[in-house]
Amino acid sequence: MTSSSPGRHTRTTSRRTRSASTVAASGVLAAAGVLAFSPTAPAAPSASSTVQAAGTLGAAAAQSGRYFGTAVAEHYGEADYEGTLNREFSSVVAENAMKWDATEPNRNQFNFSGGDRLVNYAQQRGKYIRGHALVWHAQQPGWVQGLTGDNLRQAMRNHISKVAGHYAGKIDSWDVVNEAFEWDGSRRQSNLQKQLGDGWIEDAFRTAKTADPKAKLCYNDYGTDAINAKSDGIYRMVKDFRARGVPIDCVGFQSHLSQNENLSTYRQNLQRFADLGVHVQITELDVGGSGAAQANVYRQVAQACLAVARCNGITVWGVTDKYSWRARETPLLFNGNYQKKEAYGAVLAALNSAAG
Ligand code: G2I
Repeated sequence: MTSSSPGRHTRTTSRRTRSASTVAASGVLAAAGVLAFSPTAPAAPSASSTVQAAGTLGAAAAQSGRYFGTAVAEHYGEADYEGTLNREFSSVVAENAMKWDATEPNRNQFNFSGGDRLVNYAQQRGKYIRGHALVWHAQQPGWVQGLTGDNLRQAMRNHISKVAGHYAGKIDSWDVVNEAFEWDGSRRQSNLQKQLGDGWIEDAFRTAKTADPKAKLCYNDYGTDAINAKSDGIYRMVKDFRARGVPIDCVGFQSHLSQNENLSTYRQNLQRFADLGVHVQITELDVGGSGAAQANVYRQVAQACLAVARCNGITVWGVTDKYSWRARETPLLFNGNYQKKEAYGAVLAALNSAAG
């Protein structure tokens, strides 16, 4: 799967003249192994120039070689949850199961049960897989929190090596480092930063590269949805990493938004990162609000990604409002009864129009 994931797709399948041949192209891409996943079958090629729009998010995104994913929590047993997940989404990421506290509750004792379950589930269904997150200041198990100096450095390296090593070849994109910057563009003063100094992020990326040479390695953060001081700071780091050959392949923009969001520089921000030669991905999209205002923000985010050639996928942070970490803000595409919201229609239409 990894060797042929979206983002490695060739741009020769240009987006997209609305013809039978190009709609068929996602099937061709899949057959050629260019698309990693087998998204819900694309609309059957038609002899005419009018082509049926794709009916699910995953299939609609696949028309331009992208994935459309969701965070997954432990609700597999619920028929509507699984049904919606399977039907609509061509990519998954564990909402919590691959975090440090879940995977290494005691030093060098690993628990891959939740992550393995999701990886198996996704592989059986041909879905793209994001890994989240190898190193983060939050959700660290207690034993990590008090470590100092080289002891912490060895613990971080061992964690990355064992977790990325365990999943090597199965994860398409890893969030290697999550949320390491402050609003002013400086480094967050986490235990990692204080104990290890500025070099810890590149250390993490180099360690991940050795453990899983094929995965796309991402830096992931929130509040980076505009050109602002925080995204400027991350931009400088990524530029420096690219110049010095530190193995970074992608930048994740979480995009935890509200319906009043000002998105005037959103696309431009994605583009400047893409111009550094990395892929960009929308990694945790949710939009607090409802109705047309919420739908409008979702539409703009989808359109921005579609407008940036190196934006290879969008992930929403959950299937249904019912289980969202922001449930009271009803931020997702399906309501608590798994009904499609206005925002769903807006995203689907945006994805379909990009195929035309
Ligand atoms: O906070 C929203 C997201 C911001 N970016 C990084 C993401 O990893 C983060 O996800 C959230 C999950 O959606 C929550 O589900 O991260 C939280 C903290 O890790 C998650 O919350 C945790 C609760 O804090 C725990 O008490 C709970 O045991 O979820 C756990 C599992 O339900």
